[in-house]
Amino acid sequence: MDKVDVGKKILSENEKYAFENIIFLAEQKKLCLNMISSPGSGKTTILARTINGLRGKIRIGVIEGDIQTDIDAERIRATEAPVLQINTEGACHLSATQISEALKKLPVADLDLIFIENVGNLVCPSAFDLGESAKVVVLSVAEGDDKPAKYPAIFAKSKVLLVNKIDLLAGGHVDFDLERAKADARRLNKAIEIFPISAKTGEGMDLWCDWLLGSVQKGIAQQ
Ligand SMILES: Nc1nc2c(ncn2[C@@H]2O[C@H](COP(=O)(O)OP(=O)(O)O)[C@@H](O)[C@H]2O)c(=O)[nH]1
Ligand SMILES: [Mg+2]
Repeated sequence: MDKVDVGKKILSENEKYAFENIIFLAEQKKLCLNMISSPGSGKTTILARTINGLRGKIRIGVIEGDIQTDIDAERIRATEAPVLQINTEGACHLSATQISEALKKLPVADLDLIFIENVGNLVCPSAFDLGESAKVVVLSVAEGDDKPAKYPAIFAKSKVLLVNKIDLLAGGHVDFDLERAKADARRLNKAIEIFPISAKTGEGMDLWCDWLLGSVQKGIAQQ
């Protein structure tokens, strides 16, 4: 009779490639951040502004994940950062296999930091580790302050929460209780770093960029 070793963890295909990516990034001493949010919360806008804000200080490359089109890659290309577009053709998340391929194509040796913009979705991407150094979740104030409570997994797993579009709070355009969102996120993840930002006006972006600079300087040890 065949014996099954229950103590041996059988890695799924995704976990195997995620582990390979972890090893590759550790050997290369590169930080890699997996950015996750609902569609339209501002990921690409944040990335473009971050790249411009850190120009001359950190060399950033981007892996863009979308179901279709290279619209976001074009927006990143305008900043002159190296970028690679992945189209998932319907899949609601990126896979570690796709990231492994993308890392071979990006000029990783010339970069300090690699951002992955995952497919817009608060659920599926949280279940698929890509071998990233850390996850960054973006929540825009237009989506409602109840989202940490309603989609706990991604807030529990992320190192950073960017609360974007805070420019909309001033005019009373949206009802969003920043303190409630922060408290709910911290209940799920007491170590989560929270940066309220506006990628449109630039408010709060310097604190986020300082955190990135510090993380790159300290290396992956901080993760
Ligand atoms: N008011 C406001 N709009 C923003 C901000 N950040 C992004 N947007 C807008 O939100 C929309 C979606 O942004 P995008 O970066 O494409 O989001 P993504 O789908 O998460 O990549 C665009 O029309 C942006 O101009 C912000 O901080 N404030
Ligand atoms: Mg985008």
